[in-house]
Amino acid sequence: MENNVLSQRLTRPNENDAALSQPAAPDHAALERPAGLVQQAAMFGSDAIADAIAALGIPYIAINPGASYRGLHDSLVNYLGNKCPQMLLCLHEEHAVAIAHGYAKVTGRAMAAAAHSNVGLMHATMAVFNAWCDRMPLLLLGATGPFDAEHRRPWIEWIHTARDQGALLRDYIKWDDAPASPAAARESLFRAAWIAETSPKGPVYVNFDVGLQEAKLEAPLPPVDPARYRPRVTTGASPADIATLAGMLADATKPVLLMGRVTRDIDAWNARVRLAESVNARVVTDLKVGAAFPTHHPLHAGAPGIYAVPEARNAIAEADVIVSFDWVDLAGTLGAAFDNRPPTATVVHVSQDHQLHNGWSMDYQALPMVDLMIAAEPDDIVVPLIDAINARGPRPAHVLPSRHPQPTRPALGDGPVSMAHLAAALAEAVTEVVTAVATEVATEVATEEGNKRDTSLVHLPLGWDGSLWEFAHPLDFVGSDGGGGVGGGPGIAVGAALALKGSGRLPICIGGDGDFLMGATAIWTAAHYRIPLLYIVANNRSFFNDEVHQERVARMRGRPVENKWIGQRIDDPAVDIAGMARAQGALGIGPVTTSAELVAAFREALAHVDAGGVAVVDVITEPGYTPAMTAALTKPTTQEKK
Ligand SMILES: Cc1ncc(C[n+]2csc(CCOP(=O)(O)OP(=O)(O)O)c2C)c(N)n1
Ligand SMILES: [Mg+2]
Repeated sequence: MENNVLSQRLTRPNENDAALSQPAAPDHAALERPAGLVQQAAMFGSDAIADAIAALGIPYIAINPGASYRGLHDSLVNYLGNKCPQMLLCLHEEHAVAIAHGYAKVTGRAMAAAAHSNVGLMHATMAVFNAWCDRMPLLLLGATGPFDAEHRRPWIEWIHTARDQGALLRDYIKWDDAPASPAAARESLFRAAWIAETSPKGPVYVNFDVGLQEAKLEAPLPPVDPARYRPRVTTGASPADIATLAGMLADATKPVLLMGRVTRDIDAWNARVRLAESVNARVVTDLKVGAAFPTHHPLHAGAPGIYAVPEARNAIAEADVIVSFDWVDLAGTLGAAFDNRPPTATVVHVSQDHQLHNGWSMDYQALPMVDLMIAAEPDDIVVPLIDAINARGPRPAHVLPSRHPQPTRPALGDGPVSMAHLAAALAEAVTEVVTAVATEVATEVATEEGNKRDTSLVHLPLGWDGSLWEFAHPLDFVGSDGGGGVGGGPGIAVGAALALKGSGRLPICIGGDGDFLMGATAIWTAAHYRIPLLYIVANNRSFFNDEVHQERVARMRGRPVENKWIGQRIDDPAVDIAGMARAQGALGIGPVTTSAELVAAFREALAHVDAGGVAVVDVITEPGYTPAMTAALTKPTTQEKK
């Protein structure tokens, strides 16, 4: 990219005024406009790095600042003009990475994040692990040094210099680099973005020496075309494999499709539906990843769960052909369905995930028994597969059972709030109200079927039951945190909301109190950058997951179960979650203690979100998990079985 092309992005003199002229709800692009910029060519190493980031077309860089990248920071603000990428200031590096993670969950694209040398990176690592396990692309930038000790400032630049910073996260990223010249830095960034966004996707890390950033450029870098460094990598199955799989599915009497890590693309979604319908396959989906199939379609087996629910397990156990479309835990799911015996069905696995498996992290799960392996991206093979099935001749017409009914909603009243009450009230709140005139009084009638708003659930709590909410579009649910790292929810929710801003979809996060409290200051970034988000805290005032574990251990050992709350309950004093929201510029509502108050609370929050704000509703929720979740948490260990 030529420097003079990029320099045209510099701020016009009166651009600052834009933010001032719309104080009510300025768009985030109008915020934090740098003043007094003059158009200039790249002069420093960090200007060349900034040019390369801009050339990648990355719209945002979520950051927490640090002197190790003060050169790059200056270039992003005073050389690029804080546009493409625009900085999003975060109060913790974990949020910066989680925001990029959430953004990728919606868009499938890598956003950038930056963390200060070693200490900032150490804060960031938890979120990087979450993104890694979730197979989400992101470009993490870091800094260190100066590598050349002669140029180091005393004390601080010594403690913040590490020989091999990438070693902190190399086991759970796809690639890292520490380039030593501006030209190498540009190439490194192009390679990093290409690797991150090539399936199987994942985080990458590029570390820039302070010296490299701050040194004067000896000569401008020769122009290059970044697109030629990021060729699209197509993956697909061989015609022979497609024909084999088409034959298996066409001949199967009880096929099951496990729809796992797939894209947010609506055409791909529709193709999956056509595939299932063409061979009358039951479909199972997973709450660990984004929505992959309409949950109320008659072929969807049971509800989606973090662990397969009984209907799904039964469908799998009865199947003669099982096709995994990059299912996260194939061996574990088959084991649960076949009672840890070898599956009686023929098992097909469509996945490229093995490319990422390494010797450090075991997020690859147990080794599944697979009869046909197709190393391809699931969404790349669905249409060819349908064509191959159709090419075998007309299929018998299947009579589909009727669509699953809407969840039965409990009545709202004066009692405590269960997860089902919370979902019922939310469904009512996001359903447009139709006013019908009955006698002389206007009565409000809301039908959930007809006029529910488009919503995206951007995070869900551990106690969620997949039957509580219908997913009818790939963006209705974007999946979980990937790595089980509590505290990721707020940042991921903000990143997903950023990606959804202006799309007409309402981002809704429902998260645990423990998760919120670990990541709560991500809310400030959403409030500051006017990223609309409804955040509902399902507050059981506990790290309840671990109460379940302590109960289990106490039972195993014959010790008092009633002590399970000690070291788990977040009470006395109860945290003022709404106050924490207000303190950061969001609307804080609650604590809401009865289900009768919920709809009004959610409607008030929605009005604020619709006006461009962030609203946090603290809902005191009864603790409890689905039976499938509790069974998985309390599964007897092999030692116990002996
Ligand atoms: C970073 C991190 N620390 C600790 C844990 C262990 N852990 C798993 S779930 C959980 C409780 C989460 O609390 P909350 O979000 O309130 O959900 P709840 O368990 O109450 O449903 C904890 C502490 C973890 N998974 N990740
Ligand atoms: Mg909790």
